[in-house]
Amino acid sequence: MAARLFFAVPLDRINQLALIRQQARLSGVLSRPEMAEGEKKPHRPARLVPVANLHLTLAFLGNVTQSQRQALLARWQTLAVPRVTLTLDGLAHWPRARVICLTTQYTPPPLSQLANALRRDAACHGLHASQRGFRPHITLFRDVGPLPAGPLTLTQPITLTINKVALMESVFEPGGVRYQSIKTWE
Ligand code: 3AM
Repeated sequence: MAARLFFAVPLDRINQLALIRQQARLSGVLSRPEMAEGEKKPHRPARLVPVANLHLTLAFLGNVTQSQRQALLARWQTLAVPRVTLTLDGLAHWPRARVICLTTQYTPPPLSQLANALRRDAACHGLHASQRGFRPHITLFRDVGPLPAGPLTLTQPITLTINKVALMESVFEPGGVRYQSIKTWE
């Protein structure tokens, strides 16, 4: 059976707490959705990403069969985790993806090199081929509709000290998606 997998940077407790604070602050803004012109009903409220699901995606792999998973783990038996700090200093609303995320204009080269290597490897082996370049981000809200006018402001940048990469599985449950770690590299 195939499972939906992705490589990600998991977050430590301190970063999780900082992100929860940003989510709480933004929830106030998002709970007043504006109606798009000509619409009769307001949008349903945006969904907050549960703290256990907060992560930074490096490469989405799509549906991976058992044999593809084994081959993937054999290819990535060793994976050098880049020793970098990443500062996420801006908020973005990506209307097509309907998400609000924390992001940055600057990616430390060792991190983009790793993300691109994982994405190239996936595409070369018949897994998901990413259409867009790597832009580090942490999704804070999903199903985001039209926003009140004005920029989204971040009260405090969030700095991640990257020391771990995980291969994660998306497990779909009645209450929503849960991410389960398959393997971590430190
Ligand atoms: O948390 P983010 O949004 O960065 O968006 C999905 C999530 O990343 C992304 O994989 C991560 C774990 O689900 N993802 C899901 N489906 C995708 C797709 N079809 C996708 N990324 C690209 N294409």
